[in-house]
Amino acid sequence: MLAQCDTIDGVEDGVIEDPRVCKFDPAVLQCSGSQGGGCLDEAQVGALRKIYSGPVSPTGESLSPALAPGGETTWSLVTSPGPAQIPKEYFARSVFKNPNWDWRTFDFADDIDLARRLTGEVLDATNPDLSAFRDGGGKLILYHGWNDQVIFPQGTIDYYERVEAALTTKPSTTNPETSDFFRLFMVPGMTHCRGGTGTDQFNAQAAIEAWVERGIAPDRIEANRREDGAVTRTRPLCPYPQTAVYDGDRLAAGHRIDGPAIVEEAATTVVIPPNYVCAVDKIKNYILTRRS
Ligand SMILES: [Ca+2]
Repeated sequence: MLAQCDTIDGVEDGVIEDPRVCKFDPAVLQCSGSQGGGCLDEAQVGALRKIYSGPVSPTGESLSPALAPGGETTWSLVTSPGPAQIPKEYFARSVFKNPNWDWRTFDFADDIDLARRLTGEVLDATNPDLSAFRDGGGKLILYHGWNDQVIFPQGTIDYYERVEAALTTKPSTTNPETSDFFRLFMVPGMTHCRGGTGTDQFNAQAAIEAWVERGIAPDRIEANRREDGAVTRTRPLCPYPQTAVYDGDRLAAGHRIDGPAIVEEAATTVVIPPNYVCAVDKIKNYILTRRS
């Protein structure tokens, strides 16, 4: 996966800036001929394809976004034998009111609708009409790790876009754009709330305070990664749909790039200022448009 998609963002660092541009077919891992370990059989490739495409109803309707490519090493929650505990207990106790419910009886055709009817009003935070919040002067920063292995990140992007769409029918003279009160920051490489291979340390609290109290909207949030207390990499988080675009030209010739902001020169490793700009990446958008 990483061998195929890591460098699309211009930096080989174990992190995929925008996994939506990564088109990966697990068939490349399928065993061929007399190949021994380290490869997958046909059934395993089929299972992986299902994981990458997300759950679908018997009629082919997408029921949920899928896990994003790039965080596979933390997928044990959903790839270990049997269902993950949270959804299993949710259906057993909240939907079927039976702690001994057998998950093997789960019916994709009916049980999702049943669950939505019984618990959606309480559990789903999906109402995109934030006009009252906006008109009351509210500011909202939402962030989501692209490698989140528990709550699938594409769902948060879908929500942001639904808010944008919903508010076009309720324009406001003071806040003409969604981004004037609501910004979404996707965090490349971060797993559920923290951790992962990316930059998971950032101060969203300071950003929302500056926005609410001083009117300074966050055009980027500086993030870093710490190992043993030391900053080992930095990267700006960008308001969706912008992404951090690596500006490699700023590095002088002769330097070797090991990661987003680390330059190794002779025997000395130094962390240099971020070499990224936040921008809507025209090339990636072109790829995404062609694939949608
Ligand atoms: Ca990368």
